[in-house]
Amino acid sequence: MSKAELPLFPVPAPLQCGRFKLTFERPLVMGILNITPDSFSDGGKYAMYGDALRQAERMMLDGADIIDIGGESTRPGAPPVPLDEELQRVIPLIEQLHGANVPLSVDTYKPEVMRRALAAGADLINDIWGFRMPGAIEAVRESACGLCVMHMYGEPQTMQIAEPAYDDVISDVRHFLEGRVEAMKQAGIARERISVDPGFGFGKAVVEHNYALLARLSETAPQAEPPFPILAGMSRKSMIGAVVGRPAPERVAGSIAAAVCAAERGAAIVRVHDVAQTIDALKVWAAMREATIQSRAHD
Ligand code: 8Y7
Repeated sequence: MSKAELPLFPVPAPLQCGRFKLTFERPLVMGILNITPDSFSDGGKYAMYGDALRQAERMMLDGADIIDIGGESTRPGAPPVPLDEELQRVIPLIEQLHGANVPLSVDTYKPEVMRRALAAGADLINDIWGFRMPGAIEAVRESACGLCVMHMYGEPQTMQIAEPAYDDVISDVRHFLEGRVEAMKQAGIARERISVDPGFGFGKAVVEHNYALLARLSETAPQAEPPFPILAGMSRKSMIGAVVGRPAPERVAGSIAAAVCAAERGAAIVRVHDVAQTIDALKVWAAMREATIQSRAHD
């Protein structure tokens, strides 16, 4: 490979994200904070809340750039959580973590949760349905929050993630995201607020589609200069399990490899469970990238 062929992606556009303006000289790490009873052994509201707070503090100490708070398990096929229950899980955590100097993301597709989360101080809304629920765009329009627009195959009204049928998974995902970005532009939302995500595992054939999307990650986003920030979430998903042959808790190393691959393909943000390990791996990748840039300068 000649020096000129060494792959390097342009730095994505900065992301306006509530109180923060995120820049992407290196990929940022979003730590996953799930507040769902099924992720806790003995249940109970107090235990659930205390556990979530401790986990958030751990991730901040480990260097997470963003905390993604989710009050409903958005695993494909998971049962929906009532609005009140989701609010009770998410809002107190936002209020509690608001003083820490870290951007707070909320993983929700419900317009009412978006509004309440923003009022409580959330900086970013991460919507797996790509702001397709009636009222979702209106709920975020007047705010300065960042938005993560994710691709999912299917219709939010029926909540059915159908058996996927793509002409070409890469261009189908890109066309979908182009449509969502255009809808947001029509609503007057600044492009500086938008990040995009191909939605690994959401209506994709486990190996074929997910790895095609990873290999050509930068092509899944609407094409722009500078590029839209791309978020990639593969941590512990079945696309990792299918390759390493291990259950979710044992997919850490596989997930880190996927995060590094995403960085190499231009990801701006990686959404992960294992913050400390992912940051170490990305530092090694960044050192290689720096050497690549240096060798080009001497061409
Ligand atoms: C993703 C996500 C999940 C993802 C974005 C899981 C909430 C499933 N996956 N949000 N959420 N991207 N933006 O296994 O890939 O973490 S939930």
